[in-house]
Amino acid sequence: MADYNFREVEQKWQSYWESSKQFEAKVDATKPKFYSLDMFPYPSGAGLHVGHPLGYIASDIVTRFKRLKGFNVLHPMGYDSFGLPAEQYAIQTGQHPAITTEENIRRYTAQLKRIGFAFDWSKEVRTSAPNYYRWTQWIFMQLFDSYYDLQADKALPIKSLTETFEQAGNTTVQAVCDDDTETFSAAEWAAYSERRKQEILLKYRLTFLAETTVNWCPALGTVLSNDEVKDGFSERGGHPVERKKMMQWSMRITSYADRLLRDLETVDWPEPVKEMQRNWIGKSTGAEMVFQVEGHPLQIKVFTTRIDTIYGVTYLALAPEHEYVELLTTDTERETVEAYVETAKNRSERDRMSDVKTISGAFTGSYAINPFNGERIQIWIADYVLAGYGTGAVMAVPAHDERDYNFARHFNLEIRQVIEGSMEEGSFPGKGGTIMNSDFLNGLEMQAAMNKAIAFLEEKKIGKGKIQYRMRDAIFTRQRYWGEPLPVYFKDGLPYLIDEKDLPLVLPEVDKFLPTEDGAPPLGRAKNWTYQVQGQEYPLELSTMPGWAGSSWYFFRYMDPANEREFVGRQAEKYWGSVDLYIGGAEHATGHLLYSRFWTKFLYDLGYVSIEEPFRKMINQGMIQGRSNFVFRKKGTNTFVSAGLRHEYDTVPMHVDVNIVYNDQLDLEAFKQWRPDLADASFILEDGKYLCTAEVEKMSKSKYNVVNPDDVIERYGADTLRLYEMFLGPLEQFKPWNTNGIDGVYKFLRKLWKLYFDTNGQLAVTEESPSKEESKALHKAIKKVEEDIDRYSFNTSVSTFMICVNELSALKCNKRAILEPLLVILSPYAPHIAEELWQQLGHETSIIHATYPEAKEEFLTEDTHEYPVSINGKMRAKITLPLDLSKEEIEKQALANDALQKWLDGKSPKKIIVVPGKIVNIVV
Ligand code: ANZ
Repeated sequence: MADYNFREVEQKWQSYWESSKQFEAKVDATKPKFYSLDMFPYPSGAGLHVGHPLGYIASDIVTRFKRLKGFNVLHPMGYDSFGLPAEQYAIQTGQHPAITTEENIRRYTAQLKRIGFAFDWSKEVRTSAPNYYRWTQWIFMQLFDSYYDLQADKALPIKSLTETFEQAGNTTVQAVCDDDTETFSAAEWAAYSERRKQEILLKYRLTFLAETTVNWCPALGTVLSNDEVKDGFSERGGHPVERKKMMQWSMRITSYADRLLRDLETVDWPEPVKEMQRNWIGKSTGAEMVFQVEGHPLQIKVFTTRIDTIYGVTYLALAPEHEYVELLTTDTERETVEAYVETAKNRSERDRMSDVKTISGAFTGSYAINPFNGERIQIWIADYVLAGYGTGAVMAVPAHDERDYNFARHFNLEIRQVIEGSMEEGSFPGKGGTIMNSDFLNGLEMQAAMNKAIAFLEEKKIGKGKIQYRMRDAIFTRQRYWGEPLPVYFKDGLPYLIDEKDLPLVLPEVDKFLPTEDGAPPLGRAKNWTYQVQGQEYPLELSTMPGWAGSSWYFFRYMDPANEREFVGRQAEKYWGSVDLYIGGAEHATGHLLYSRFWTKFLYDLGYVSIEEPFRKMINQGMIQGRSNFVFRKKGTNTFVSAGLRHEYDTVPMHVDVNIVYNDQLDLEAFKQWRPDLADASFILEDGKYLCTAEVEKMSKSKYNVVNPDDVIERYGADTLRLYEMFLGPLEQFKPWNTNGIDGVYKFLRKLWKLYFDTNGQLAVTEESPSKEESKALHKAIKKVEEDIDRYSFNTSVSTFMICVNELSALKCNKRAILEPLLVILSPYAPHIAEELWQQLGHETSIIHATYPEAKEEFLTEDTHEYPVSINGKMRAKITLPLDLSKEEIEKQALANDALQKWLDGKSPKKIIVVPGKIVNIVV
C-alpha cells in the first residue's frame, strides 16, 4: 500500500472491530475496571453535526488509552429516544414517532460508526424500547411502594409503614410526608376505609398523585418541569408557560435534599455544576412559626431565616395563591383584593420575583397578633411572596429585608429597626424608621437571639427551628403520547399499581397524537386502555413519564442490558460501579444530573445497587459554534461582490452555505447550484477569486453553518476528523468550527504514513537501533501524551504528535524501535491509521491489545543546550552546545561562531560571562 488511502483503511478497520467484537466488555475481576459514559443523544431528525461527537471523541481517546494501560473498559452508547420532537413531527405528518425514531437512530448509528468509536454496541440501550422501559416502570413501582424514613435516613418499603400504622398509628412515625397529614391511632387506622388508607399512604409514597401548581404550556399541551422552563417560556420551542393547578404525579426528591447536597462533596465535578446544584437545592436554616389571626380561628404559618428580627415585624404578607386569602379578605377590601389576585395569578414566579419596579399587593383588611409582644399587625397579599416556597407567607421586617422595605415604602407601612446602627454583615442595612427595644432579645448576638426566640416558640408550641429547601418535588407526568406509560390504574379515583408480571405496560396505538376532544392526553384515544383485576376493568393512567425518566438510570442498564429478570444483575453492577468518567453538556446540571443522583440513592437504599453516586468524575465539553460565511449581494441585483471590494458597492450581506466555501473562498459553480434563484448569479472577483467574510455564531440550519461529520470524513477521513476536533482547543472551551486548519492535520497523517514507506511504497522499516535523538523524540511524546490524557488535555497531545513526527521526519527515522511505540501512543487518537501501520509492521493482533510504552527517563534528559548569546545586553544569536562542556570551551565556541563574529565586528570582548546550561553574555 503506497499511499495513505484513508477510505480503504478506515472501512477495513471499522468492519474488523465490529465483526471481531473487539470492544465487547465483560466482567473480569482480574483486571481493574474503567467505566466511561457519554451523555446519550436524543436521535433528532437533523442527524449529527460536528459539535455532537466532540465529547465522544474525547471519551473514546480516554478509553482506548485505558485499554492500553491494562484496564477493562465499558464504553457504551445508546439513545434517549422518547421525547417531544418526534411527537411534534408525528402530529404534523401522522408518521408514528416509533418509525421516525427508528430511522433517526439508524442514521445516528451509521454516523457514529464512521467516526470509529470503540463503543460496545452490544450494550446499546434505547429508552423507548419496551424491554428497557419495563424497568423504568418497575423503578416507578418501587418508588410508589416506598416512603422516606427520617430515623433510618433512607427509603423503606411502604409495607413497614403500614405495619407501624397497624400497631401504633402514625404518632411515632418520623417520615417525609405531606404537610397536611393528620395524626391517627392504631384503632383509627384499623377503622379507616380502604379508600381512606390509600389516600393517607399517598401522602407518604415517594411517587404520589396530588394537586400541584404546575408550569402548563398550552402550545405543547403539557406540563413542564422547572428546569424545562426558561424565563417563562418552554425550553423546547420557546412557547409561553403559565401556572396552573392540576392533579399530577410527583417524585418526592425533596426527601433526598440533604443527601444530595452533602454527597456533592464526594464527586469530582466541575465546580460551577456543583454550585448550581447547591443553589437549586437551596438549603436555608431558620424557623417556622404561626401568627394567630384576630377574630378568626386561623393561624398563619411563616418561614423565616431571621427569627431574631421578630420585634421588627410590621406586617404579614401572603402569596396571592395562599389558601387563606379569600377567608381573610374583608368585605370592604374584597373588590381590590380580587382584582389584584387576578392579575398576579398570570405572572410567573420569576417575573414576580425579579420585577422590582412594579411592586404590587393588597391589604386583606384582617390583622394578626405577634405572639412575642401581642401587637396587632396588618395582613397583606404581596407579589414577592411565592406560593411554592416555605409556607407561602412571610413575616415582614422592612427595616432588615430589602423586599419588605420596598413594599413598605410603596404602601407606606411602618419600618421599624430592631437593632440600632449597622446590621450584621450580609444583612440589609436598616434604613431609618423607629427603633424597637425588646428586652427579650436585646443585646444578644444574632445566633443567640435566634436560639432564644426558637426556644420561646417551642415552649409556647407555636413554632420550631426548621430547615427549608428551595428545591421542589419533581413533577413526573407529561400529557403527551411519546413517553413511558405509568404502570397505574384507577379504582374509585385512587391509583393502584398494576401487577409486576404485566410489565412492560406497552404504549398503546392511537389514531392521532393529539389530546382528546375533552382535553384528555393522547392516551385517552387508545382503545381498551384499561386494566383487568378479578374480572373488573379499570381505567389506566393517561399521562406518560417525563423525558428524564429513562435517562435517570440508563448507566445501570448498560452494564447488563439483556437481563430479563432484573434491571441490572448484581454481579455486573458491583463490578462496574460508578461511572469513572462522564462527559456531557453542562446544561443538564439541575435536571438529569440531579434526578440520576436521586434515583441512584433510592435504589441504593433498597439494596438494589452498591453505589450512592452514579458519576464519580464529570467533564462538561464546550459547545462547538458555527463559523458562518457571508457573501455580499449588490442591492437589488443577482450580482455578488467579493469581500475585499464590498465597500465600493451598495451591498447587503447574506449567509452562504459553509460547505461550498473553502478557506473563505467561494466555489462559484456550487453557489449557482445551491439555490434555484442563484443559477444566474454573477460575480465581481478580487484577484480572480470570490472571498467571503466569516463570523462565529451558534451552529444552526438557518445560518447555513452546520457541518456534517460525514462530509468531513468523506474529504479527509475519520482520523483527521478526530484529531482535528481535539486540535480545535481545550475540551471544556466553547470554540468555533473553523475548517481552515484541517488540511494541516490531514498533512500530518500523510507525513506519519511516509515515515513507514520508501518512495516506491515499500515498507521501509529497519531493525537497527535508534539514535539518541530518535529515542528522545519518541520518549518526549510518550510522556507528554500520557500526562495530557491524565489531565484531559487533548489538544496539546495533537501538537505533541505533530512535533514528534516532524522531528522523526527530519531525522529520516525508519527504526522499528521508534515507529512501533509511536503507533501505540497515537492509536487512541487516530485508531484506523495506527491499526493499519501496526499490521503492516507484521502484527497479527490488533493494536488495541498493545501496551502503552513507558517513557524512559534516560532519553528525556537533555544533553545539549541552546545558549542565547547576548552582546552588550542584546540577544544576538543562539548556539546549541553539549551540556558537558567546560566554561572555557563554551566561551571558545561562542566566539568562534560566525553570526557572532559579525556582531563583534572585530572588537575583542572586555568580559564574557558564561552560565553553563543557561546563557552567554559578552561585553565589548
Ligand atoms: C423575616 C426576615 C427578616 C427575613 C430579615 C429575611 C431577612 P431564603 O434564605 O431564601 O430561605 N421568605 C420566606 N418565605 C418566602 C416566600 N414564600 N416568598 C418570598 N420570600 C419568602 O429566604 C428566607 C427568607 O425569605 C425568610 O426570612 C422570609 O423573610 C423570606 F431581616 O423573614 B425572612
